[in-house]
Amino acid sequence: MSKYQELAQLVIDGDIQRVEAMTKKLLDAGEDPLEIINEGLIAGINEVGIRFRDGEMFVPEMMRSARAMKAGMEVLKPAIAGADIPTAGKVVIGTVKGDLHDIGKNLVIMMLESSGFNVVDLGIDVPVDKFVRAVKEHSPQVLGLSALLTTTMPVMGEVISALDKENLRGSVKVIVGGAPVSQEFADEIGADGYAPDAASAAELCKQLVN
Ligand code: B12
Repeated sequence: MSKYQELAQLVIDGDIQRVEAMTKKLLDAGEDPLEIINEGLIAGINEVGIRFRDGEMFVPEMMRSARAMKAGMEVLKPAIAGADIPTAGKVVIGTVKGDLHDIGKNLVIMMLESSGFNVVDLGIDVPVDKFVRAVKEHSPQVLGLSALLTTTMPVMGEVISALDKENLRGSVKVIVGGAPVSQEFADEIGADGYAPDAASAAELCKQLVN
């Protein structure tokens, strides 16, 4: 088993302490933090998703795996965050109403911050009007919406309609993401962009701001 497979297995096992320890060990050994995330932590949580879908894992175990993954990400955060980069722009981001998944959103935030963006995190289960208020209050160049459930994806469209109604649509670029979201869906609801992962989300924001 490779060291990344080992880390992925610890995420699957939901072994918070050992995920933390192994992530530290890999980081101290000079491994690339993004590789640790992609090959280890995300590989593990993806397998959890497959086992859950197939009825081999249940919510409590999935929750423990999610916590283990978060513990690993906390270890990597300082290694990813760039120091004192001039601000590239402002992004408001949140997970839409009804949806409590935030691991992917938090990863996107980490990448945005390390690319020099000023990020306002609205958290999870964010109602439509809270997104609208945040756009008024913070005047971001980009609004990011995250959804991991097919049942909460439509809320993204509702946010865009609400911005339209308030005549705010022209002042902010809306980008969407999350495992079930696609470019096709983004086009359908009139979003300005979609990105499949955190690194391309940061690239997308750079493009949209320029
Ligand atoms: C961990 C997890 C949980 C944890 C969440 C913990 C947390 N704090 O986030 C817990 C246990 C709480 C949970 C609960 C539930 N979950 Co869940 N969960 C998962 C799991 C295994 C992993 C998600 C994850 O973190 N992936 C890793 C991250 C890094 O990937 P990501 O989120 O896709 O994010 C990346 C990109 O999508 C993108 N991105 C994300 N957001 C954004 C935003 C923008 C703007 C951009 C540009 C990009 C972007 O960049 C990210 C980084 O690369 C998935 C399976 C899967 N593979 O997706 C199921 C999954 C999403 N869950 C599922 C379900 C069914 C549920 C529950 C309904 C289970 C239940 N019966 O209670 C509840 C719903 C709770 C709720 N109301 O939200 C289903 C959804 C099925 C569907 N078709 O809708 C999945 C697909 C599992 C499955 N295979 O069946 N879950």
